[in-house]
Amino acid sequence: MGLTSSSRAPSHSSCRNLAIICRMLELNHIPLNKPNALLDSSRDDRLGTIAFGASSFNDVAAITIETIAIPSQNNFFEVWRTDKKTTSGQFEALNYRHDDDVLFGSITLAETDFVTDATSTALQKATASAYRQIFELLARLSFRHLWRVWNFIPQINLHSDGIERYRQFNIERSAAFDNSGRATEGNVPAASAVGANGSLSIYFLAGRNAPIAIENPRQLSAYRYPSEYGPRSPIFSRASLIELDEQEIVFISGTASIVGHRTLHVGDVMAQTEELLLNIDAVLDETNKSTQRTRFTRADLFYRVYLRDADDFSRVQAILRGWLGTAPRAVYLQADICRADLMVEIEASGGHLMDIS
Ligand code: 3EB
Repeated sequence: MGLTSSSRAPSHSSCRNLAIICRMLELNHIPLNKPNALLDSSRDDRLGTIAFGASSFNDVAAITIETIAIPSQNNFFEVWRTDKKTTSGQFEALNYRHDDDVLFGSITLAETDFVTDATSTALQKATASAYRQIFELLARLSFRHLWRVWNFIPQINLHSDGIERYRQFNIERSAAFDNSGRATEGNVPAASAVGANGSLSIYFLAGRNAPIAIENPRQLSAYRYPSEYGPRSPIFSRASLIELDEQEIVFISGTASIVGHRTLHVGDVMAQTEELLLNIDAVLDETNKSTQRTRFTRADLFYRVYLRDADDFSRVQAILRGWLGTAPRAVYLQADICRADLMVEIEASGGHLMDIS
């Protein structure tokens, strides 16, 4: 299948409405039961839309991730917005929309469309296909640089064919970076990889310029994890820092209670949360060494919290609130996490506009 695309102009510029520096990228959250809010014509500037939970919202740059809501928390749409003219299209199974600087892409592949054989599992083949398509699209459209990748892997901790499915995923992610001539250490994108129901789903933001990859001095770089965590290491940086016009944007990868390469505080979700927040602070400090004009603080970030057990919601929320000193801008999802002994993982981003709450 070839590239097809269509263009449309946004009906307004959000920057024009602001007396402050124009910040082009914006992250919004909308309750899943209010899809009409996405279509508000005064805000027709969506780059990409992610529905967490079931949704029939139809848009070329929309993806549904089959997650389970935390009781008492609404399921939601997450929307990445731009104030610039966009172009949308499809390439094989990928859907995308981009402006001059930023591309949002997404892909969902059913493992049932792939066959396990002697050389690899259906999940491996789906992962290889997804990443081949992503890298081909980025080459064709000259958005060479992945900024941030969100991976959702059904039954991520299940062992099949003698190896955990997260490790199967890692084998093929790493091979795909190799096959497209990309670095597998150093200059690699920020990412997260967690469980979800249904299909292998991946969405990402990419750009024309390379981000600065940030590592965490408290943690071994994931791409150097020893082989006890799998035959091929996970390929991601601890954060990526993007220079976009006058805007500096940071994406902090999924961050867990790992020091060095080991999981700490097995079985203790409160201690795991405290430890991962030390990691987020360390990543913020490292990020600020590379910024030109921004000093990112805890309060500047939007957080997403993944809980293996939704019953841990109140306890983790209380710790996050205490750490920040105020109510965090945060969303919570129930999700399995890529190591069976991890109970909580938190990711964050900042420097773009975001929901005011
Ligand atoms: C860790 O630090 C926890 O495989 O893309 C965090 C972020 C984790 C990204 C990935 C995995 C990934 O190893 C797990």
